[in-house]
Amino acid sequence: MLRGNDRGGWTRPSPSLYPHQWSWDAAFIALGWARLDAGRAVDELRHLFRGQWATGMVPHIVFDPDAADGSYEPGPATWHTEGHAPAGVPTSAICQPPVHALALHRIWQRATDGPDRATVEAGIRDLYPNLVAWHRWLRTARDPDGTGLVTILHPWESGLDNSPRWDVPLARVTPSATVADRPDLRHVADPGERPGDDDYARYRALVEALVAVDHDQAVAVREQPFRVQDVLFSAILAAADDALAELATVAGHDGATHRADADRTRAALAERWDAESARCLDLDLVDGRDLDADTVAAFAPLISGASVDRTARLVDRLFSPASAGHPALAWAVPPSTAVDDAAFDPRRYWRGPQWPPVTWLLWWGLARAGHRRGAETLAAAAVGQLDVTGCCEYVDPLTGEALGSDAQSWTAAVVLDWLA
Ligand code: 2M8
Repeated sequence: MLRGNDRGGWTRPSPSLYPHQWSWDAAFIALGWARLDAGRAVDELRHLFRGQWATGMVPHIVFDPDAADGSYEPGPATWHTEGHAPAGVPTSAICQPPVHALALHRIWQRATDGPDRATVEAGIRDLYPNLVAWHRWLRTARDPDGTGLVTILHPWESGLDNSPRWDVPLARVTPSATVADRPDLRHVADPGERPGDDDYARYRALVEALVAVDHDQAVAVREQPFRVQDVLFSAILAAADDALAELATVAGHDGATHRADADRTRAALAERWDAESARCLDLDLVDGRDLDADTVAAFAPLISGASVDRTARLVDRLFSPASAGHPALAWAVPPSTAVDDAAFDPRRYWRGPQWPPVTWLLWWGLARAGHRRGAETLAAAAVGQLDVTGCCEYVDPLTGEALGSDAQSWTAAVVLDWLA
């Protein structure tokens, strides 16, 4: 499947729905390539970082100039990135969760004793400055007060686009008046599997708001109508900073700053903990309120690392009816939204279905925290499920039906990693 989606040095997320290179997809996809060809895995990241802005921002999409006009919207012209994106590399102007250092670290771990070690270490030396600039941008432009938590300015930045987490902050965004084409709807069996037109009109308005300030982050981080401290994004950054601290030594640097950054974010996440429900909650910066939807993001501290007690509570909750242990599930894999949450929808995008890369992150967090049995149980359920569905984009948690795009690269990639 990866070879089928390979565009020569980079991989599209799926053959028709997603014809460009996506940021966090590329990191997961690199994990899959690492099982076949470590050099190709590092190249996947290299290609993505060609699109890195001088500020350090890594765009969520690096556009393929050869993809047909209108094959994906919003396309390159909508973003008006002239003067920001590197010359000759069309990109979007928002970002996605920073899984990249974590992926590169894992690729390196696997290569340590093998013939690919020198290739991977050369890649680490090349990419280390890019990764430092990327994390630094997140910790300054997107956290100007040094809270340890990252502010996102568009639901697409979370990667969990239409999660019920964003219903309240998105509702106050005035929808765009532009009537835009929805090519995405041509590639799924049923439009009910994708975000609705109302969501899209607001997604579009948020892109227009960023274009209106010419992508000035200092302004946008104060004025964008959607501003949220995202706990899952921040937890991934903490884990990625831990990984970067180790990559630093390979590149001949000291990793202490990255370790301190990771600790600061772990401490900030601890402050977002709701003890009664045992969940970590996002913060809406527009009205200062907690975002209360019960979603998979509540488990963010399992990915960043947390205290032994808190981790134990999260593990219990993960396998309870609040998540992967709900009796109505076809497979005991965490749904993107809890089955008993009022907004749960088993078929619509990030509002209920199970997503393999998110399961992979939770599995990775369990293994790192030493919960080996939990990690094995989760991986076995996920692989069992995908053995039946094939490498689809997401799965209806109640019926086990494959949804979204088929031939989704990051699904194939995490399966390769699990099987290896
Ligand atoms: C989905 O997001 C894009 C927008 O970025 C879309 O719906 O068109 C999300 O699932 C996102 O997390 C993912 O990176 C992307 C490509 O797989 O698709």
